[in-house]
Amino acid sequence: MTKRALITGITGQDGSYLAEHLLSQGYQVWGLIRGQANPRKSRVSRLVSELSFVDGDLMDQGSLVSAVDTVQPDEVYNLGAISFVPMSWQQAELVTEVNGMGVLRVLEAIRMVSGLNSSRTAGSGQIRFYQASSSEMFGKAAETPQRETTLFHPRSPYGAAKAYGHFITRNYRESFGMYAVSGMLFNHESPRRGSEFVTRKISLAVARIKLGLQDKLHLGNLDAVRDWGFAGDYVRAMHLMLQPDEPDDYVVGSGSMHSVRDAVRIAFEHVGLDWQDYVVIDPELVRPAEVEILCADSEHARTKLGWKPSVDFPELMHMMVDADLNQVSREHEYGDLLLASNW
Ligand code: NDP
Ligand code: GDR
Repeated sequence: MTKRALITGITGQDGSYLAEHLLSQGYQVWGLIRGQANPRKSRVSRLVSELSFVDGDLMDQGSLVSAVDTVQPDEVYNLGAISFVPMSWQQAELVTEVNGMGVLRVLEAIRMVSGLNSSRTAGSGQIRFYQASSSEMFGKAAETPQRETTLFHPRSPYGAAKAYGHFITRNYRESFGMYAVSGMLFNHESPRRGSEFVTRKISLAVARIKLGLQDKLHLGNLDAVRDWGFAGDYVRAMHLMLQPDEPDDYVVGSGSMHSVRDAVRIAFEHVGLDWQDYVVIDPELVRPAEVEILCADSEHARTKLGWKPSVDFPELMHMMVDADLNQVSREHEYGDLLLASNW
């Protein structure tokens, strides 16, 4: 029988890669779309033509019940979130509602449609649930690398809301026997990454500078260290996590560390430029509380799921710069006609 998947956050970076991956595995895929004329819907449908859509919003319980009831999925992937960390200091309550309470609402929708309660635990035909948890939950971690047992010390309202989503996912597994899994994913990027995130901000700026369309690149903390991987590799891990007989939580990352300064250097070097001639430090871009260093110990995912990444960090930065050189030069040549994107 063809499996059916429902993805929230379908218009985001991971949503499109996951949809492509699941379709390649023979799934039927539905994406949850919010808003009455979401401009990103046409972008994702251009990219992934076999997608179906269902309306709903993580702020609206009824719409989620209706979406799950309509799709009758085998697997639900909750990727929807306000994912830009700085926004979580400006709109802390909204971010908590979407990224924290939104998880509870999806779990409740699954529980209601499946007819689960504490005395009737799930059976074999149950809906499997994936929660997009984040390395931001580790924050100022007491140990490096971080693994499944590392204590959380979130440094932003975003990280705190994700920690709630993580624990409520685990709680529904323990309370109702739900097949609910939390993937603690470290930073993953691609040419489809939003331009507000640092790797894409860098790759776009390098392309524009190389083509003579921009002079400087303004950045915040160059010393922050992250474990960056390629989004296409990480969506494979999401799918793998829902396949074992028993649900579990997994850390997913490359295990290698690079600073923002490394990212800038690698990207500028790729087009034959010296980053120090172009980068300007802007104190306004430094965060109220920074996560200084993150690095994944993905041993559990590697051994139990057989997952491993295929793209290393320099390859990732080169891929993004090349894609942006292509995009920016096309936009420059054709003006607003093409306007958009690696999508
Ligand atoms: P994006 O920011 O690219 O996409 C976020 C998605 O969430 C968009 O499709 C957006 O849809 C949707 N969304 C926002 N608000 C709502 C809402 N109220 N109801 C329904 N959908 C909503 O994120 P990514 O694809 O990069 O990340 C996917 C998930 O993984 C997120 O939960 C993120 O927090 C998490 N994560 C990401 C990591 C990364 O490095 N990329 C690492 C660890 C975790 P719309 O078009 O309607 O705005
Ligand atoms: P992050 O990603 O906050 O780790 O969250 P981001 O790319 O925004 O920042 C990474 C690091 O770069 C530093 N930095 C800058 N960041 C941005 N955006 N812009 C700048 O100009 C800049 N200068 C320096 C930041 O301070 C930070 O240390 C991402 C998101 O995808 C989350 O949703 C996800 O949960 C985590 O990754 C894991």
